[in-house]
Amino acid sequence: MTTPKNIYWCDGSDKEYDQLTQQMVKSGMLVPLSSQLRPNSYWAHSDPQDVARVEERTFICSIEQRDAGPTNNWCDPGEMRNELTGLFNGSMKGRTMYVVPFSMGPLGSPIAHIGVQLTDSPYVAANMKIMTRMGQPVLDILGQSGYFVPCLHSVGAPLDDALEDTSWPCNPTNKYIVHFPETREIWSYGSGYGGNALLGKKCFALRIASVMAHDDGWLAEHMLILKLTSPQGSVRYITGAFPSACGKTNLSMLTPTIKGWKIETVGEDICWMKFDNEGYLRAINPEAGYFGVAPGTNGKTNLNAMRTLWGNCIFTNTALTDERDVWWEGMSDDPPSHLIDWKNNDWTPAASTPAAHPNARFTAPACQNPVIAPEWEDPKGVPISAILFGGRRSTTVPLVYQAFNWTHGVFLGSTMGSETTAAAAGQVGQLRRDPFAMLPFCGYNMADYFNHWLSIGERGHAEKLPKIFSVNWFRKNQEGKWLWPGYGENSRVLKWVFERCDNTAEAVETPIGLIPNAQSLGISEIGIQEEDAKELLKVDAKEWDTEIELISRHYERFGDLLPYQLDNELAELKKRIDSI
Ligand code: SAT
Ligand code: MN
Repeated sequence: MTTPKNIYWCDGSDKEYDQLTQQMVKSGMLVPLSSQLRPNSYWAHSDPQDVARVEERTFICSIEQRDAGPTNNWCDPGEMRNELTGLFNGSMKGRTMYVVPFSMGPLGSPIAHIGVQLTDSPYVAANMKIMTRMGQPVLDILGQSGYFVPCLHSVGAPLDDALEDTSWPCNPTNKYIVHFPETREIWSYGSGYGGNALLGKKCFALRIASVMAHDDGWLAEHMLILKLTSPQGSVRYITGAFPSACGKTNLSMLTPTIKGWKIETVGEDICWMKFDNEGYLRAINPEAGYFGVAPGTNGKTNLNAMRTLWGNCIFTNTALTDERDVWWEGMSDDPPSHLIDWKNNDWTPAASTPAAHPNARFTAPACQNPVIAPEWEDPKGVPISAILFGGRRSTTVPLVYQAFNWTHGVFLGSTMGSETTAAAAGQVGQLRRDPFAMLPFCGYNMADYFNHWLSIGERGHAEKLPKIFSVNWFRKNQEGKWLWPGYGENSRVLKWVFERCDNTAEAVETPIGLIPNAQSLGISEIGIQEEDAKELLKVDAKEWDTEIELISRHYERFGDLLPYQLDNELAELKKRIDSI
């Protein structure tokens, strides 16, 4: 159908990676970085119209519209198939089609799942080598009859003989990111960027996997997984759902500021959780690499990420220095005096535009993370003690509070809100409801998804289920200044979470949940004034009146399908708020 010039089967070897990258250097798609400063690493800059996920072009094509639900774009699968067949016809003309077999999860693990992506982008093939377990070993596991999720991808820029290729082929005006949940297929057209094109990530490990998880009684979530070790050496594993570009990567590899505590990374973006035989939820990271936001990353905000990026990386839409290294806003206090910006133009600090795109990304092998937990590839997964739900909220939501129980925790997840970031095309800074940080990633009706979460709670035993917390690092004071320093200091919040799981930390009961007192977070130690500390943990009845109003409007979207338990939770919250 796609009529490529050649077909190439990826074996996943280092030699193949070198050939792919060399070929892209030749074609101008990649610029090799200095072998001294950043060995075996490359810089790419995209088409300015292909810089982030495109949510309005993302479709869930279930047979029934009802099954896509009110939060997804839906189109009749037959119609969509026709439309896409037309587009994919001849779409790879003049290009090589790469066959990319990949495993989400450790090779051969009973919780891993396999996909095969066909793509006409060597950039995608190279990124998939970093982000997944890719190549011949996957084909060996598949054998003649193994099951895989078919993923078809084209940048949508057929090369006619007369046409010269561009450095970032894509279709700037016609993009489709399409999922057929019943047949578990992914078709992606027109974009070469991130979650639009690396189909193992959001498309498979979240949208299609969430459908599989719903059918088979497990959870596929947009969550980091971290390992927290106390000074006494006891260990807890914590997951956290945060929308894109809200600091999941930073939190998952945090350097704690509190003495004796240690954080190690299991995963930084996606988490698959299943019950084990003893009734504990165990989590694995299905990915093998990090596709993280570069701007803002530096030795202070995330030293371990900086150390992960020493080499073997691909940088996309950062700036390029005269020494052939990368730079982005926030990497150092003072920008270099001259750069090539992400649009491939000369740039000096006098410029009025940033040198790196705000959604500039690094692709890095997870195994280079100096604080990766040794068990990160354990096929059994790690037992989860706590789940965090967080977003960017400049008002209303306190630094941290604990849900009263699982159902209340599901309520917290279902009502998560966050101010939008550059990770998706569209306006930045608008408050939107992003339940479980899954708004762009849930492959089926979000109301059914809420029910699924509630049913997990019914299946589990209260004392074995993870405890659920809401966190918000982004609250501001009246003058618009952040109240909380974030980054390493977030370890104080994690410590409280850890101690709540051990029943050793105090909590104050409030209408919205259980809140720590400022002492138990050691807030005064970091120079936060009493007034700000109060603000940080405050539950303001007026603000919550507005919040409840916004939540009921958000819930209206789901109509009769909204689980009654969540309606009850909202009514109870309203009663408790009215009583203060
Ligand atoms: O581009 S990605 O979808 O991989 C990044 C994100 O939005 O989290
Ligand atoms: Mn993400």
